[in-house]
Amino acid sequence: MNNAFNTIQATTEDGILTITLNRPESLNAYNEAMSVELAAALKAAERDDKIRCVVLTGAGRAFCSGQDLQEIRARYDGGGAGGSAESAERPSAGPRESGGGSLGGAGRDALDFGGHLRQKYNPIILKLRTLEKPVIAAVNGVAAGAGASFAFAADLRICAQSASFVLAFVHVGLVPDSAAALTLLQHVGYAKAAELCFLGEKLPAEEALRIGLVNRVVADAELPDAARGLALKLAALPTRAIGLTKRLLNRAWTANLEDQLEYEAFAQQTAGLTADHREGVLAFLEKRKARFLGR
Ligand code: T3D
Repeated sequence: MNNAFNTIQATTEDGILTITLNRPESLNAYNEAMSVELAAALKAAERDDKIRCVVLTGAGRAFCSGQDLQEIRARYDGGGAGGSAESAERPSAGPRESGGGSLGGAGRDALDFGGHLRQKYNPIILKLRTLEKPVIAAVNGVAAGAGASFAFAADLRICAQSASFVLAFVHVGLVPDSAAALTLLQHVGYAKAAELCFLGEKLPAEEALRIGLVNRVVADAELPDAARGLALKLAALPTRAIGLTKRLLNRAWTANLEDQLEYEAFAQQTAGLTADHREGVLAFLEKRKARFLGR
C-alpha cells in the first residue's frame, strides 16, 4: 500500500491494512484531503487480495472529531472545500463579510451541504459497508459527529476504555449523517438512537458496550494489540465467505424472507465453489487446522 498520504497513515502487515486518521491537532477532523486519501486507501484495500482485514483508528487522543468545522466556516466565506466541484468553483452570490463566521456572508451555492455529503462522505460509508472484507473500528478516543458515523459503519468496534461517542451534529444545528441514524438504529434501537442524536451527550465506551453499540472495551494501552489480535483472527478466516456474509447482513435489513433465502442460495453457491470451503471441509475430516487463503 502506497503510504504517501498527509492526513492518514496506511500500513499493511500480515494481511491487515491499518488506516490511521492522522490530524491529531484537530482530533483527526475530517477534511477535504482526508476524504480523498481515505477513499484511495479503501479502494486499494478492495483491489488487493492480500489485504484480508481493515482496521480504522485515530492518531493521538481521538478517533475522529467529524467534519472539520474550520473548513465549514470557510464555506460561509464562499470558499472552502464543500459541495460539488461546480458549486465550489462558482463565486458566492451573496455579499461577503470580512473576517467570516456569519452565515449571511455566503452565497447559497457555496453552502452545498448535500453535495458535500454525496461527494465526500457517502462513498466512504458505502465502501466501509460493502467492502467484502471485515472492517474493525479501533476507537482509541472520542468519536464525534461523522467520526462516530465512521465507527458505526464498521463491522466491529473495539474501544479503549477512555473512548466515547458524541453525536455532535445537533450542537452545530445539523442532522446525523453518514448513515448514523440507520446504523445506530441497527445497533441500539430507536429509543437509544433518538436519545443519542437529540441530546448529543457523550456516551462512554463502557456504556456503549452495555447497550450493544460496540463489541469490546479494553484498557487504553491494550487497544492496539487487542485490535491487531482480532484483525489477525479475521484475516486468517475464509475472506470470501466473510465478504458474502457481509452482503447477507446488509441485505437482511430490507429483504423479505423469500428474497433473503434466495440470496443466501446464491451466496452459498458462490462460497461453495471457493478453495477455502474445500479446505475447511478437508481440514475437519483430516482432524487438522484449516489453512484458509482467502480464495
Ligand atoms: O457538509 C458537511 O460537511 C456536513 C457534514 C457534517 C458532519 C459532521 O461531522 S458535523 C459534526 C462536526 N463535529 C463536531 O461538531 C465536533 C466538534 N468537536 C467537539 O465537540 C469536541 O472537540 C470533542 C467533543 C470532539 C472533544 O472535546 P475535547 O474537549 O476533548 O477537545 P477540544 O478542546 O474541544 O478540541 C481539541 C482541539 O481540536 C481544539 O483545537 P485547539 O483549541 O486546541 O486549537 C478544537 O478546536 C479542535 N477540534 C475538535 N473538533 C474539531 C476541531 N477542529 C475542527 N473541527 C472539528 N470537528
